[in-house]
Amino acid sequence: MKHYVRILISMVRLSFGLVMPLHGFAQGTFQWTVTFDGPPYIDPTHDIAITYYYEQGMTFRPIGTGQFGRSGGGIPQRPYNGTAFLVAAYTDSLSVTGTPSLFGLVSVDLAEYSTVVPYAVTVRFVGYRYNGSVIVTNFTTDGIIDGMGPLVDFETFYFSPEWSGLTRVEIPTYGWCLDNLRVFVPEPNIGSLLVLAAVMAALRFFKRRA
Ligand SMILES: [Ca+2]
Ligand SMILES: [Ca+2]
Repeated sequence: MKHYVRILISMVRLSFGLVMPLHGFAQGTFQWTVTFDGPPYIDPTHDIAITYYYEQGMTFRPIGTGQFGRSGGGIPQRPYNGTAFLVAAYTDSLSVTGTPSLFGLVSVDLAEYSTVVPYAVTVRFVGYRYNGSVIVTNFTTDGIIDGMGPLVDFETFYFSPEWSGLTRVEIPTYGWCLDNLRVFVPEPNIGSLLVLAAVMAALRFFKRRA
């Protein structure tokens, strides 16, 4: 048994020897885009009220007991980018949480509510961070919307670097359309992966010997 323990200690030492020089490197991020294109599938001509949507680790609910909308992307009065998106009618709201629980925001596509109200809209994002602090950003659209016409209805807005370490993001305002929410989480640390690999190898070794 002492022999096995010595081997395990050697492996851990080896893994830390590999890990220590890597500690000086900045941690990267893993980014992805929530498209709201489903599943579940939504017919392009449908506009539906929902209380829950989940995609790629991100959960969307209304703030409190309300609702929000999901549009199929083929309704003439709505902004158009060829895909499904979220929409907030009068009194709607949105709350976003993530898995893993801490996340950051990179960017979001926003557009006006519909061609019937073709005005610029200010969309308020409220971010709740792990340390109890709150960050607020207002994005105002350009007021350009022609549905399926030649104009570009959606604009991409970028969040500042402070939009990280978030536990929850809320949009308390309504009258907007939202698509392509780009999210990030810290990449798994290379050092911790190496230690994990060494421990897994040691466990396999002992299992074979048992
Ligand atoms: Ca989409
Ligand atoms: Ca627009």
